Amino acid sequence: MSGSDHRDHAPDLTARLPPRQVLTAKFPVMSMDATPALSAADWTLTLKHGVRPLKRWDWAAFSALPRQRIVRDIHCVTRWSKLDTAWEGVALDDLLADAGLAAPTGFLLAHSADGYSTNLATADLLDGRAMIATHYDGQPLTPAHGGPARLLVPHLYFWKSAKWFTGLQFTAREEAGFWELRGYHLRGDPWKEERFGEGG
Ligand SMILES: Nc1nc2c(c(=O)[nH]1)N[C@H]1C(S)=C(S)[C@@H](COP(=O)(O)O)O[C@H]1N2
Ligand SMILES: [Mo]
Repeated sequence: MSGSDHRDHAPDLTARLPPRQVLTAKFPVMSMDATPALSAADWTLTLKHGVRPLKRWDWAAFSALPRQRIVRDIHCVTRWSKLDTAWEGVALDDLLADAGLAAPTGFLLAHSADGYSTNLATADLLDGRAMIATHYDGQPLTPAHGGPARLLVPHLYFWKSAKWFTGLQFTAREEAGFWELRGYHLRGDPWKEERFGEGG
């Protein structure tokens, strides 16, 4: 015990930082374009298999789904990480259950009101790993951060968490989304440092 008769009471935050990430207390806004005007009254979420619509929720129907609260660390590929972010929303498991549906394929594209898209493996959205968030830190999600509703997939780099989320589309094959087409990795696991794809 010599040399360690004092204890470090600070929790080891660096152990929660994936490779080459830096801690921030701020919440930067990262958008490819302007914040779209999207009110809850206008908002709908459409679930599709390819071009075939499976189900659509308006705000009232979506708001009636079971809700969850989660606290997670988030990691942006531009190297900032933010710890213990608190979210409230609807788990993807509960959305699919409401549609009365088992996932028809292993891949999805998330679509957004600003024309953004990002691809995800179905497995990365299920078993409580992802939600459609409507609240951050106890408050309704601000427009800049994706309000009225955004996808939250906290175990992948934050570009996978589509803001102004309005569409979820099952695809037969893995299809690249907006940033993935521009060189970002198809999966984006921050712990494996999956920043760029082949040729990226
Ligand atoms: N619809 C949409 N979703 C998006 C983006 C975007 O430009 N449009 N940017 C992505 C990127 S690159 C990041 S890092 C996060 C940033 O979310 P924030 O602005 O809430 O920090 O949103 C992601 N989701
Ligand atoms: Mo990002």
